[in-house]
Amino acid sequence: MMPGALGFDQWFAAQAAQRGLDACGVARISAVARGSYRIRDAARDVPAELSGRLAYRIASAADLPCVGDFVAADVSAEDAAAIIHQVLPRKTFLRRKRPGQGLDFQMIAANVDTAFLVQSCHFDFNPNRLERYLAMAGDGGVEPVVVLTKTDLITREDLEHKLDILRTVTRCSVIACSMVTGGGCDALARLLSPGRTYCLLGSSGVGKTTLLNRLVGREAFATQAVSSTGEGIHTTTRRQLAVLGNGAMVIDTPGMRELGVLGVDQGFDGGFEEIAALSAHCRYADCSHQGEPGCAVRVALENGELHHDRYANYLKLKKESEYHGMSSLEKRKKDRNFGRFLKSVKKRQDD
Ligand SMILES: Nc1nc2c(ncn2[C@@H]2O[C@H](COP(=O)(O)OP(=O)(O)O)[C@@H](O)[C@H]2O)c(=O)[nH]1
Ligand SMILES: [Mg+2]
Ligand SMILES: [Zn+2]
Repeated sequence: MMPGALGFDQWFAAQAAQRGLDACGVARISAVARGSYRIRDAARDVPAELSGRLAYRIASAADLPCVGDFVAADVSAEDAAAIIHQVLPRKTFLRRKRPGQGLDFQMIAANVDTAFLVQSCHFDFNPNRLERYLAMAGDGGVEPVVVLTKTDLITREDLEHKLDILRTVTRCSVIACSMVTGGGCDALARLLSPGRTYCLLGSSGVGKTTLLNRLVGREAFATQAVSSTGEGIHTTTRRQLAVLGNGAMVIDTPGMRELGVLGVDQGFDGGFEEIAALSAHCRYADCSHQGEPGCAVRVALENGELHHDRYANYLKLKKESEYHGMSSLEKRKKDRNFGRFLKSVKKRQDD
């Protein structure tokens, strides 16, 4: 890797030199999806897999390469996957605690300079959740910038009100934008400097991939169709690093459903106080508010006290939250799959 290319600065060059690595053999992880990798250097972007030795040495999920990592790799064979031998130390990181896993972390992205904490100012706006993302950025040494999307869906007064709330939560920069009107997009694009790495973080459906496509200048990545609630379902299933025309790099991530930012540790708050208050009047204590008799939430919905979009978003977030409140049995199964994955890599090496 040429010094300066893809964010490979003097700090990383020194890390490589200290380990006796030739800078030519360093590449950057450009995509991760279910244990398969892509790496890129100045010349190309190719599939890659872990060397058997590296797989043997991996003790926890945090040791696995993640998008944005610089790695020592062998890309010599033209037709086979490149082999990743070593992960260079991370300058910064975005990671989350795996629910119920003690001190084990799942890496989201590495070597990010600035994280865009993206919330839609429509249904997704949630200062509590933003605080958790701010903590995640602070923990990993990443500068946060808050991005409020979909300003076209709310009034100017509502936006001002939300910006006031944000000012009580954080002093970092806040950019409000709309991909429909284009408002705020130039301000955001101006933040992106050559050689720096940015990461889009936020719930599914807030417009991260739409934003990235606009920055790239074409429909490079698939976005999702608008659902009846105006939010939607996710389509980004992997973490990927895009290089913009000016040399800035942007990492897109799946939404929090996949990353589980709403884990069991945090519980399900979601900021639905009025629904919580209503549910105290439901006939059944464990009412799911989806058709049980004597449900106070459904009554409020029918007489217009509770807005339908609020209700739909509540159900969506609740479902996401439950997904991460998996039983310990399900979690163990997941861990077994991870163990099996490592074993299969080791086996390939042994064969
Ligand atoms: N009204 C409105 N819709 C938007 C805006 N930005 C994105 N969307 C829509 O929101 C949906 C989700 O966008 P997507 O980029 O896939 O979200 P992601 O899951 O965060 O990557 C898509 O249907 C987009 O067209 C915006 O500024 N205003
Ligand atoms: Mg996306
Ligand atoms: Zn109910």
